[in-house]
Amino acid sequence: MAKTSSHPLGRTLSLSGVYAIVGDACANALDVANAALGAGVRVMQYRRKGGIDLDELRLLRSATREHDALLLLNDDWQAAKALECDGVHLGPGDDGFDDPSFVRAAWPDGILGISCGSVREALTLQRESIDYIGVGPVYPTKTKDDAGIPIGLSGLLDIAAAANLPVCAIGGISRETIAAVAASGVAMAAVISALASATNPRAAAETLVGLWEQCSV
Ligand code: TZP
Ligand code: MG
Repeated sequence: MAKTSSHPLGRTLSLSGVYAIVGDACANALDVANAALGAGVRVMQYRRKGGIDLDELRLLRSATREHDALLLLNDDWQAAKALECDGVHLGPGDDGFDDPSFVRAAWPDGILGISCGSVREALTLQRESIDYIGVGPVYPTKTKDDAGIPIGLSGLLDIAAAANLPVCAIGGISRETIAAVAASGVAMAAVISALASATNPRAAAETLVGLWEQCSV
């Protein structure tokens, strides 16, 4: 299974490991981000459905740069590019979701992640324009109301095989489930509540990163 992608510009992207999503679900997104970065997380997404908090994003940008970590923005590729993020994650309804080649042409060196919900969708992806796909929910989640029915590890692997792109698994990934996700061979595991709801986000992030390192193949 593809774990890294050859970028159109020849850059090899380090899209791997725990992918921390910070923003809405966090009491303090920056605290959670710093905890994750301190624990070794190197891929981060800023997700604020009610709108970007520019100050917060700027602080996240500095913190991720200090740790040599990638910062992706959810939903809005033009804002991601303008605000010097490393990339964007797009789902259904987002501008560019239906035509990633347009985003790729406008932002050649931006990392482009696309949500993918089925094998059928995976087979029609514009693979050359996409750096990774987000696939889930793998397990039940309370974080996203319209996430849909969990696809389980077998659904995850079916989509990953059809897409042949680096995969970021999402949905219900926690200290109880991350080992199996890591052992499945996907490139990344995205977590929201496992960090945002933790009493000690640094300890939670260390556990997740440790389990990933122990179990990923
Ligand atoms: N997309 C599919 S499931 C999900 C998103 C954004 C929520 C994941 O949150 P959690 O708390 O890690 O289950
Ligand atoms: Mg979106």
